[in-house]
Amino acid sequence: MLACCIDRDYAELAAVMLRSAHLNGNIPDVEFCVLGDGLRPSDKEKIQRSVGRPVTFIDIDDEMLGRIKNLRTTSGWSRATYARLLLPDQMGAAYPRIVYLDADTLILGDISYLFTLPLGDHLVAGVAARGSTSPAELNMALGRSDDAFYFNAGVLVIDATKWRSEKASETCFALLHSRQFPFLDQDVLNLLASGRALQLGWQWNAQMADDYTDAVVVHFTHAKPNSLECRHPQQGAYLAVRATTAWADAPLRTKRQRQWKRYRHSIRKRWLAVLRRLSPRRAMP
Ligand SMILES: [Mn+2]
Repeated sequence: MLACCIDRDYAELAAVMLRSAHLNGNIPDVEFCVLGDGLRPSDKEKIQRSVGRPVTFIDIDDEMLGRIKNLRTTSGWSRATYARLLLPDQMGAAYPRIVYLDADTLILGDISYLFTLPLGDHLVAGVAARGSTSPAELNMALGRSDDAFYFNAGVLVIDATKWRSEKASETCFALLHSRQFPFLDQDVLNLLASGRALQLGWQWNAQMADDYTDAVVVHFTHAKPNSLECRHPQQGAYLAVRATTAWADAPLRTKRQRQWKRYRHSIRKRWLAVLRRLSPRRAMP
């Protein structure tokens, strides 16, 4: 099972990511699943038409929503980010392993290894985070030693059987409600899997690489590849796959659209804060 979690805003990215996995991933028998937050039938139809193989859609229902709706969001991270924590429970026992991919990744080559690599006693496998925050800083925020393995949560191989048996989602949500984490659920996943996360090579989740020649999975961690602002060296590879999807003729997004999105998010947040003040009991998670 290959899964991603998105809201409407990420429909295009998910369609292109899944299309690239279909075309390049060498995983003909793997089921594709989209856990969707508020996707419309037209979004699903468009994604389905783009990918080239059947896609299973699961709607985030009220019960799932109840578990994630009071958690902190940012303009860059919607509540759909938390939905990945629900995946193992949602899929059930028929799925011993889940390969989770962020919608803002692109599959350039054979990823069958992710579906077969031995996890042993590890709960997850992932790739070290690379970005403007150093691993030492990331770890310090979690009270861990500087050199602990801190993974980026955009590409995860999850032992879903183990996850379910230890009720790991509950642990994550309890942590998320206990205090603020700078990197939200990514921090919490790293805490949960401390000492039992298997480190994969950078090519399985290439972030801010100097050279993408050997990358198998590219991760657009900053400007998204469907935006005019994007200067990522692999944007061309994204656009080439996009040209074979239902988004082929869609205009690229402008900076103004992103600013508008940020503005909408801050208004919504302020409004929710007002509502919470009016009815404090409802604000309790
Ligand atoms: Mn991402």
